[in-house]
Amino acid sequence: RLQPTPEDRFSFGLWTVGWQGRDPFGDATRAAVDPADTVRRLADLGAYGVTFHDDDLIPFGSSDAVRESHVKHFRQALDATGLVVPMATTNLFTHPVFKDGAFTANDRDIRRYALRKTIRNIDLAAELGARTYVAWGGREGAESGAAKDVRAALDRLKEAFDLLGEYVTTQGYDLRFAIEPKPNEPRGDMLLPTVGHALAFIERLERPALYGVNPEVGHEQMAGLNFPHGIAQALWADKLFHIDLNGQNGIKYDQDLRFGAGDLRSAFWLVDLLETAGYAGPRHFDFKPPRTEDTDGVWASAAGCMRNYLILRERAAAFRADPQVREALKASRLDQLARPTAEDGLTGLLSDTRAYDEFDADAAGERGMAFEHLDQLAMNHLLAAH
Ligand code: GLT
Ligand code: MN
Ligand code: MN
Ligand code: MN
Repeated sequence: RLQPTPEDRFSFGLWTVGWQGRDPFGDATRAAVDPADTVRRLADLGAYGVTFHDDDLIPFGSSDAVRESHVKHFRQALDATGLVVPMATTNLFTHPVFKDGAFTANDRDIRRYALRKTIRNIDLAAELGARTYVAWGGREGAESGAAKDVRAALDRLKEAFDLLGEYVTTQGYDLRFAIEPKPNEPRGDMLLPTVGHALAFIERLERPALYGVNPEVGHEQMAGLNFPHGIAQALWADKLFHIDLNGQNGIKYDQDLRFGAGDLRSAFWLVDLLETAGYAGPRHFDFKPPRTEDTDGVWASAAGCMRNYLILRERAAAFRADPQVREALKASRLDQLARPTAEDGLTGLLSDTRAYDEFDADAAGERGMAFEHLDQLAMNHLLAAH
């Protein structure tokens, strides 16, 4: 029941379980791992997919021959386990060359290099069967005012995404882009800081249908936002191409805790939303097992991500199936919210005397919404106390 299977569509980035624990204040606490071992371990745990940055798989600056051997080794592990690569992405943030950004670096040569690095990995992503290409603008931003002309930078960002869209289209790749917002860290302030900014940006691109979002739990919470609400708007816009699941405790540095840690109630509503909205994409974990952990701790943390998702899925389904909840939803008038406000059109609305002249605003203002009872039922299900 709580045992993950490939049908659950759980996937992990190589950089997550492979994180060595290097942080701004401390050295690595764990050894580097072989991506092929990660693939085998993930398959054993019940995951279905693995994702990667170009540099996770092929060390930056490798020769073509070395590159080929890394890809071959990885591919053999995929073939042996049946694990798939649903998504890939580019590392445009680690090397010093990207210190002022990649697609929006002030230095034009660096922008051209970033595009070529991305295109090279898009070819590999397509070759490995990925359907989503994530773009996280880790270094696209600034620490001070005059350092970045934000309107010009957005022109360059649009230019970059339009070129990439043209590339996948002319190559005939079945690949869509998912932009990952983040408000800050590693830059002081980053471009496309939230899901809303990214959704608005996408509509300005030449081929908007090719682009969606890859929201990460902790990133929206770092901006103090309600993650399920952001996800709901992305779903509403048909733009939830991918998702990064993890945990975060409020507005502070990017914690990347395992899914279910941090804001548990928000995680409950998120799973409820994904499952009831019919989100069919991967449930991708982008977390960092804390640097206190050894190898066993890393895999306990990865297993915990999936187990917590499955527990929450079970609890959310029980909540939705509970007759008391159905009644409470009705008492809170959710059925009315689902109904159009004026099926009778503007003419009907304007000629309806009950809508205004005879409407008793005071009486309507006195009616309670019964949300507290409804929310306590959710709490009972979440805590399995009923
Ligand atoms: C990096 C970042 C993540 C992004 C990854 C994709 S890399 O770890 O913190 O949130 O999803 O580039
Ligand atoms: Mn992420
Ligand atoms: Mn993060
Ligand atoms: Mn991260």
